[in-house]
Amino acid sequence: MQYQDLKDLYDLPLFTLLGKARETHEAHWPAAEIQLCTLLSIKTGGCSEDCSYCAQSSRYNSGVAPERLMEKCQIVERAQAAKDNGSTRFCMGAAWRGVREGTKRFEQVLDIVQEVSELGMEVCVTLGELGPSEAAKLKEAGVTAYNHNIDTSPEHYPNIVTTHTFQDRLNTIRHAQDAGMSVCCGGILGLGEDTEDRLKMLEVISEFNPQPESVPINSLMPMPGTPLAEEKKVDVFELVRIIAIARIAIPKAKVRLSAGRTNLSEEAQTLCFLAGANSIFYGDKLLTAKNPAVEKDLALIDKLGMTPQAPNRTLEAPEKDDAKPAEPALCSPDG
Ligand code: SAM
Ligand code: DTB
Ligand code: SF4
Repeated sequence: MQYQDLKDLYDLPLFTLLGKARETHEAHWPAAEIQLCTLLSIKTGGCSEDCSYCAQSSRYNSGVAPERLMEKCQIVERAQAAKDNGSTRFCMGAAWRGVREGTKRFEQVLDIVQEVSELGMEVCVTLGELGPSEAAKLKEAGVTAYNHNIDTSPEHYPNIVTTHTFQDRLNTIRHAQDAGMSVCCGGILGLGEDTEDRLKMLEVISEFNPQPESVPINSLMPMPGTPLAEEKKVDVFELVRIIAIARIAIPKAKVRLSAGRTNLSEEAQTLCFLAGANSIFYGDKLLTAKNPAVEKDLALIDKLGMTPQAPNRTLEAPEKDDAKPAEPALCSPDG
């Protein structure tokens, strides 16, 4: 969806926008279903990149100690526990710039994915940059979706990250899609961006061909020691508007209310679900930051009469529209 159309949605009275988002939601999704996803940081900290929101960058004194890649058996144990607790998607994150075929760690990741995928949940990984051959190997090993966020607008991105470009992010997304993986791509609100940046981010995401299978909307968790540690909180109504617009612009995607739920009241989260969010990270920890307690989430889901979604193991990547250009319209070659 083009910027002006997104802006027109943004400018609607909130109830009109929510009405449209609801209508879209119910045309594509069961009204009261929510997907529960479990996150696990399989390789924490010590990252070479300088993403200014991230506690895992080695450039900042965030207090997150660098760790080695977790052992396969521990990861599989956690995946089994997630399944037993009702999660239908298991997302493994690694604090790497990227992965390269032929390296020991990539072979280890493929082995881990293979075993986790046998548990029958959707398997998502987020490992940083990928080339075509790495993407093909991950798909073959059983990854159902690759998470790679663009995080903000192309214009604001260089203010947030300097060690890789917006175009690098787009290239990885293209490689994941070309390998037949579904893509999970979203961003973060609260990086000092303005409304135009937020809508431009949604423009890029909604113009992917095919559109992503899921769209995580994170609110910045300000991490001590990072350059954005003192950034101010995102206004709840801004968050709700962005979720509603994401729902309308990317109707078939799971819109995931991601980082930042610990700062949201139950009522605020309910407004986000009403606006079209139909997935959450479930479990007391995100990668390094806190997430609401499992019991609290289950109680809220129960109070709202929502039901956890069944896994969709086939998770066929959405079809490409051959009439549209393959690359997002907004991007310039040098990012
Ligand atoms: N290294 C890989 C990468 O950059 O894609 C994977 C891990 S990275 C931590 C995954 C995503 O987590 C980021 O793209 C960002 O959207 C989100 N994230 C990281 N730190 C965050 C924070 N402090 N608050 C909110 N979201 C955050
Ligand atoms: C996403 O968009 N959010 C998740 C997941 N994808 C990998 C990560 C949130 C990280 C929050 C900060 C932390 O835990 O360090
Ligand atoms: Fe590294 Fe990913 Fe954190 Fe950036 S967001 S510093 S690439 S772990």
